[in-house]
Amino acid sequence: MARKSDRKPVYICPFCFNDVDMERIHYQCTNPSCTERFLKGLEGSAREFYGRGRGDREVDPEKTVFLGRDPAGPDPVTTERHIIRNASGDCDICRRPAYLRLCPVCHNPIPQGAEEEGSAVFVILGPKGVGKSHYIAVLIDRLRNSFAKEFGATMTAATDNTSLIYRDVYYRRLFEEGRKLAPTPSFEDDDRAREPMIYHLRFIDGDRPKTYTLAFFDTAGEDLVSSDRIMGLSLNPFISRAAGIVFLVDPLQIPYVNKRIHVDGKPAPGEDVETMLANIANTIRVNRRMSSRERIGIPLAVALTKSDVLMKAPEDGEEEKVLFGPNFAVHIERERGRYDRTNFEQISAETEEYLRRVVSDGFTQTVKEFEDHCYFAVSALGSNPTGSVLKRGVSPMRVEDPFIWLFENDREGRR
Ligand SMILES: Nc1nc2c(ncn2[C@@H]2O[C@H](COP(=O)(O)OP(=O)(O)OP(=O)(O)O)[C@@H](O)[C@H]2O)c(=O)[nH]1
Ligand SMILES: [Mg+2]
Ligand SMILES: [Zn+2]
Ligand SMILES: [Zn+2]
Repeated sequence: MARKSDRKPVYICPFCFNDVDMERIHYQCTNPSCTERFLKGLEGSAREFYGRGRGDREVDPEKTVFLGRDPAGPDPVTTERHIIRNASGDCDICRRPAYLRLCPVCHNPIPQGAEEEGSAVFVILGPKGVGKSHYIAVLIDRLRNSFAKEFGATMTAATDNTSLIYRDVYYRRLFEEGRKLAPTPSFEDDDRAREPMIYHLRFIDGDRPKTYTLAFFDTAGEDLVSSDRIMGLSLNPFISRAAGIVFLVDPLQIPYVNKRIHVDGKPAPGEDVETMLANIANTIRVNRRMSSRERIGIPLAVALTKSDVLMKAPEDGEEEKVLFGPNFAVHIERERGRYDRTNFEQISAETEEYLRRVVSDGFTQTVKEFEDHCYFAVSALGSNPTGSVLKRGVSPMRVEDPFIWLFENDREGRR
């Protein structure tokens, strides 16, 4: 989050990115009759305003505004749990202490322990079609299942909405129906995209128990093409306050690789990744009022997506130049259950050299503007899909690696 030396626990709401003053939060009462009693006690226009749900639900104007809707309009967000807007934590209706804590701005929950632990928000960025949505979909599944077992952690969705979005937008389509995901709508066009999926990841054993709040924010590639656009869409606080950034690069969209590789249905050559990463660095510097010489303290994982396409035997000499080759360290399995530094450093060095060669020296120089950085090669699907049906299913490769590094880096920073 901050540079290693000035880290202090602040609670940044991972839903709305506001700093939360823990003395001024809101609460929700779980006593089932409080909403009804609250509505009965109101008069005239207030009663009309708050009572537009059914009789046992009150309107939640803060959350309605957060979701980009009009609280006085036809479909406000309503809740059956009475909202308490005083920081004492005692319900103004039944007088009993309430335990459900809410961010006062967006009315999303504040987890237990938030003030000590803070929240670590990791963002996944990359140009259009790089594979962000597939990566996020597969990553969440891997973290929840294999990673959690391997590293003694549990991962739970922070809200019902997160579970709903994950199931409806990602899991069902990819894992149950075996179909590719659709392109992500722009932040501008879709309210739903404004709400990140939030999970709590708790490391239970190990020397230092720690809870991370992970916010997976699936941006649309076109929203990142310029720093003006990033700023205009208010994505900047999200990026600038991240505890870690995963920047995805699609090998197939790198012009040098695109021209030489033989792959079914390859995309057109894409935006210049050096410019895009420089835009991100610039956004952070402006936001944090840093000079252009200062190195950025947010850890950066650069991950090559779709690396399955680089793992084949070359068809000709031209192609050989852009493939990984049989001795590439990415083929060596990492040791399970711990941070395998040697393995990661080897993969990082080789992937950096690869990107320096096929993208540019300028790109790897831009990566160095981030004090802590590491390179990865991942694949969400494990093979190249032809058409919209995933005939070979989903068999991910190394998708969790960047997060193993980010968590390790974070722990080191706090030692
Ligand atoms: N070979 C291979 N192709 C992949 C993989 N993941 C994604 N793709 C391909 O890349 C395309 C784009 O992936 P998305 O995850 O939708 O990309 P995105 O970055 O979310 O794109 P936008 O939402 O439009 O910004 C997919 O439709 C697949 O054809 C992978 O692991 N391997
Ligand atoms: Mg997408
Ligand atoms: Zn109450
Ligand atoms: Zn909030």
